[in-house]
Amino acid sequence: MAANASARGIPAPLAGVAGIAAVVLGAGLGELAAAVLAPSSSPVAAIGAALIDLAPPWAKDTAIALFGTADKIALLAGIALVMLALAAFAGWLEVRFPPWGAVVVAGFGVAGAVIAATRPGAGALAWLPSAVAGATGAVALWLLARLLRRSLASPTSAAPADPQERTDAATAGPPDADTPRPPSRRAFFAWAGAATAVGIVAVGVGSLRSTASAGVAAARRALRLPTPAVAASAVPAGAELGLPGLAEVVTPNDRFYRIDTALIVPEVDPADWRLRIHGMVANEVELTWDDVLALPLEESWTTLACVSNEVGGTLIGNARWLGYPVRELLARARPDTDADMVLSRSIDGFTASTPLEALTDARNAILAVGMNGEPLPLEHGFPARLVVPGLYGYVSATKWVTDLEVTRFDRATAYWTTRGWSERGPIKLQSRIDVPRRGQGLKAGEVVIAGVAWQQQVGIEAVEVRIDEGEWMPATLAAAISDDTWVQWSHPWDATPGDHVIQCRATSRTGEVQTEQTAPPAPDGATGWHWRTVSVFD
Ligand SMILES: Nc1nc2c(c(=O)[nH]1)N[C@H]1C(S)=C(S)[C@@H](COP(=O)(O)O)O[C@H]1N2
Ligand SMILES: [Mo]
Repeated sequence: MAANASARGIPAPLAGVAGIAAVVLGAGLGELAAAVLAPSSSPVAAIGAALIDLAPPWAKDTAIALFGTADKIALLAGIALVMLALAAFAGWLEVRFPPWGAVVVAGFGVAGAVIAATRPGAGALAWLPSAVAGATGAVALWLLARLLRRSLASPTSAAPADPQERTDAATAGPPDADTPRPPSRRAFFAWAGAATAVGIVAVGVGSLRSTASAGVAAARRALRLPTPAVAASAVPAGAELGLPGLAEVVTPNDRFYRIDTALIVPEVDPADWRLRIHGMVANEVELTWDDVLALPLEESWTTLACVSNEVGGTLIGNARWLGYPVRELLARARPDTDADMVLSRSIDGFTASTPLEALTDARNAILAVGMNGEPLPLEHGFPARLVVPGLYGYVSATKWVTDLEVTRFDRATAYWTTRGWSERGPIKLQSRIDVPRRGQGLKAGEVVIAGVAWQQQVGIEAVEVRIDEGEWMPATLAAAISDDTWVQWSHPWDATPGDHVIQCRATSRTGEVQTEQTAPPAPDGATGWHWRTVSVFD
């Protein structure tokens, strides 16, 4: 390819501006098209979703460790930055070697279209927003780069033209009396600015439009869940210690941790939702939303925990779930005797492998539709998800669930298992210190140490606390809601001035003492004792 001669004098930053303006315009129009057609087909989201699935496990683990539940915002910001850098490069390329910059932009559009069209659950028009983005971005870049070359090859609009420059300018077109004046640099900035502004406004309009048209959110608000046929036990008196800084024993929905691979929360209309039970079964079952609501629904308490939770971490929450026993649904399907796993699948292609036994034994493994007295929030799986006490979420708690395939561990592999996590994930015995809070200055004297402890399906027998590696002292357990929930604990401490290390450890109902041995979250859950250093002042 030959460098464009008239481009030689063009400063790279101006070429970068052309690239960024064109890409912002294209991306903005693409996002607007996605908002109108299907939120999950947004070009940026499609690329992000593909990156999430392609990312090596360590990258995801690091993202969760660094950004916690803000990992998705961090990813989107990262994608935006990389896109801007590539846009600037495409601008330079287009100015120097036309039309290669435009070709690169169009190529990204094609890549986005292919990715969006091949995502699980992609609609028929999923390719369109990326195609719009690529096409408008490429054309805009081609035009802006041409404008830029011509404006810089011309005399500036203000100064009287020097004869030499006039000659150069004249070569751009026939030396006709009607020849329009070559565009000024100001014109370039005006067009680049306009393209950027239109792109930004399109994103804004798109996000308004996608919230306004969020029919699924409206359907959820209008929904009245049936009264449970079996109500959950009441929270026993004394289960909630009510200490500032201590996790509430029932986690409010808006503060419940959220972990999933969905960059855009799937919007599943209950009217279209189906749950299919198939695979190694005698009788395939399909349920509609109305079928589920007509069932005698049961309420139960379960503390959900994420395998990525570090010792002392906050990727855990407790809720009152409303749903129907998976055991009963499976009984209708009649699994083959040699089946040992259920691969649950969400509408966006996430899968979890749950031992068939955990779904058929006496525990409250449910197809959940309600959370703390409300329909499931959209980001927690509306309209339906699985909740299985005693198992980490990645092997059990599939949100936006649409498919249960009865199979075997030696025949099918779930999303995280193919990325290096264990195929089974029973929740490990853990305890956490919540107060004194991290970095909180303490006055010497009576101080309360408090936290939570859990081992779902087993229950907590005791929690102990020690200061500066002294004797273990028994903490006082609050009342537990059930063995499937965490329990609060507290311990009074006569704090003396100086720096201290507080540690805690739990003992389960089967007599297991929480191990001191530290293990990272991968592959099957973190272990070790939680500790916190505090500074006590006179
Ligand atoms: N569809 C879908 N369901 C999913 C996941 C996911 O990525 N996609 N993540 C699982 C994981 S790892 C956890 S810990 C829980 C978290 O549920 P929550 O976000 O409601 O707290 O959801 C599980 N269900
Ligand atoms: Mo998780």
